[in-house]
Formats: sequence, structure tokens, C-alpha cells
Amino acid sequence: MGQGRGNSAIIAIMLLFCMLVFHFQIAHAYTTHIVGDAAGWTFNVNNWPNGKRFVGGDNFVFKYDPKVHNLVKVDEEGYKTCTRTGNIAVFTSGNDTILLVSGTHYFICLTSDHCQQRGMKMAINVL
Ligand SMILES: *[C@@H]1O[C@H](CO)[C@@H](O)[C@H](O)[C@H]1NC(C)=O
Ligand SMILES: [Cu+2]
Repeated sequence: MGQGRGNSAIIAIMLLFCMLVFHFQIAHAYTTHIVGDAAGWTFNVNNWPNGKRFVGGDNFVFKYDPKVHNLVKVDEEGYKTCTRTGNIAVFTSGNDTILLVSGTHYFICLTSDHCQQRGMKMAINVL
């Protein structure tokens, strides 16, 4: 009888452990980040990722006025030089949700001098 109770306790602990691991994974897979917080994807948004933690599978919502801005995913060179280089993707809805996998992702705005002079560029490091 004591033996049976011991096994039950071990099974219960293992179950609890599995649930915790499962919960942890779910909690991290579906985080949605509003880029730039309340201000959105706009001038001087480049520092927004600083000190934040992003995990592969997180969603990033870019909100902006599509009459004024756009959103172009570029490579590192495109980010540095504010040009459309790399396997680019152009977004123009003003409410773009983008799922990012592990790696560093680069976004710029190609309106006028927004990337060069107004800080409308962003490198997002995803774990
Ligand atoms: C932005 O997009 C999300 C998801 O695609 C949607 O739920 C939300 O209502 C949209 N917001 C606006 C202001 O269009
Ligand atoms: Cu812009």
C-alpha cells in the first residue's frame, strides 16, 4: 500500500512537471509585440528593441499611417544603407503582423529620409 502511494506521488509530480513545461512553451510561442508601443512604427523607433527579449515564433505588429510610412524587410546591408537589399518584403497595410523566427531581422521605412535621418529602422534580435 505504501509502495502504491509512493508511485502515485511520483506520477503526480511527473505530470505536474510536464504541464509546467507545456505551459512555459505555450507562453513563449505566442507573444505578440506592438512595435514602438503606443507610438507604433514611426520616427526614432530604432531603439525600441533595446532590453527586450524576443523568442522565435513571436508576432510583431507594425502600426503606422500607410499614407506616410511603409515597412520593408531587408538584409543587414539594407538596414545599414537604407536601401532595398536582400530578400525584401514590402508591407503597406499600416497594420502588419509579422511572425519572426530565430535570427536577426531588419526593417526600414523607405519614405523620404525616414530611414537615413529619422530613425525609422530597426534590427530585431530573436532568440
Ligand atoms: C490589426 O490587425 C489585427 C490582426 O490582424 C486585427 O485584429 C486588428 O483589428 C487590426 N487593427 C486595425 C486597427 O485594423
Ligand atoms: Cu516612415
